[in-house]
Amino acid sequence: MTVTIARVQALEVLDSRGRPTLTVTVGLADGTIAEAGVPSGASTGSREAVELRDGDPARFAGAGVTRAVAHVNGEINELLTAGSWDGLAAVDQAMCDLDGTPNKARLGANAIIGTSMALARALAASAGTPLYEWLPGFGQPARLPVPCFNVLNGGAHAPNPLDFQEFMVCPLGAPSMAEAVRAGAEVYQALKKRLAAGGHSTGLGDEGGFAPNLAEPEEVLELIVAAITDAGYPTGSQGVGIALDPAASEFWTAEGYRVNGRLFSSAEMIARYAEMIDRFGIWSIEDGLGEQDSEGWKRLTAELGGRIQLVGDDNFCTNPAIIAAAIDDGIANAALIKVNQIGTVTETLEAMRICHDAGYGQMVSHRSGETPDTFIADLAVATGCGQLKTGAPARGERIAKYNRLIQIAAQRPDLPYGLNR
Ligand code: 2PG
Ligand code: MG
Repeated sequence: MTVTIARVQALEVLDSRGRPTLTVTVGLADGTIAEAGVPSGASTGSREAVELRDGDPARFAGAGVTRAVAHVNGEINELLTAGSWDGLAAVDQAMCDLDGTPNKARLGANAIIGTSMALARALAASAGTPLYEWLPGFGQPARLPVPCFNVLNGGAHAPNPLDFQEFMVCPLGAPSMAEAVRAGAEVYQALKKRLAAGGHSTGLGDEGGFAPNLAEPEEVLELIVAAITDAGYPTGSQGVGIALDPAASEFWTAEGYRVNGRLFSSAEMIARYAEMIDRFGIWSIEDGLGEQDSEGWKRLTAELGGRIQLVGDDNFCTNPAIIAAAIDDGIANAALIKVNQIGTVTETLEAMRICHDAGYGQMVSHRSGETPDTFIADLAVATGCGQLKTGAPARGERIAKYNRLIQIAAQRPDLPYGLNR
């Protein structure tokens, strides 16, 4: 389908942490207008596409994005409005070519992904199709994903002593999307009561999860299991399962993994995870080891990959080439999928296709810095990946995604809910 783009325009706005990010608006020649908000991470993989920031200490301590905005309003707008295009993939490729670097460092991955998302949304609207139906899949039929609610925050997302970054509750056994969101919200409230009763703070971290002054992951897991029970749900695959994102690159050191002041080798971390799996029924661990530790990752996969999902985030960066190489190396059995980590919608879909073809799982994900944009909810449904993590059932920018899933489920009661296996 040929498309003519009339205008691409960006604005510097604020994300959920109050740091600058972009919204990009794409106007098509047929009058359709669509907008997208660009997410931004805190615990980033070293090989992510480059988020272009101004570096001008006089504005936002260097975090301004006026250069990225200028690239959208200048070079990208000029290129995209110069002729007609043969769909989203052609535009995404042309923006990569215009950038000319392997990691979008010149124009900025934030400039490019915002344009790519807004264009996808505009094309869907112009076709009169919801985004979750318009986005091209790759053989997995559409389905409603298990929402993975990050109910307790640590690491780079909270100012507490907890080294593990994310503790997620996942209503694996819910009968429907709406009931899954309800379960997440009820467990979250039950956890709040438990924390308050134990004299802990119920203040929130960046993704809306509680950020109490706890330091041992097992202590947190005990509270979460109790909260699931308090809320009246069974734990595990028939009810509410638990997933972790320790984000171990952040506490990896040349001497080992430093958790609550103690050092652990890769083998000791793996043994600790094995115990946690037995004790708490954890079904998925993301970034259990650091991106620096590929030998450890191979061992982790060999030892635990048959029992649970092992998700690569910092080490994969949603990068099709990196993921393909990791699959050959026997690293992980699933990938985290973040649109801004790679920088175009087309490459995001390609990364997911590669995972699908190799039997690897795909978990679509928000960033810790977000906007109310709900693109990833539609992406998760369209691709049938079966899992989406987008923070706690709290804070508007996280709730927007979960509410979008409820809306999609209401529009499409025929879609199945749950993991795609
Ligand atoms: C992660 C993400 C999202 P950030 O590590 O998976 O939860 O965090 O966006 O800070 O990289
Ligand atoms: Mg992660």
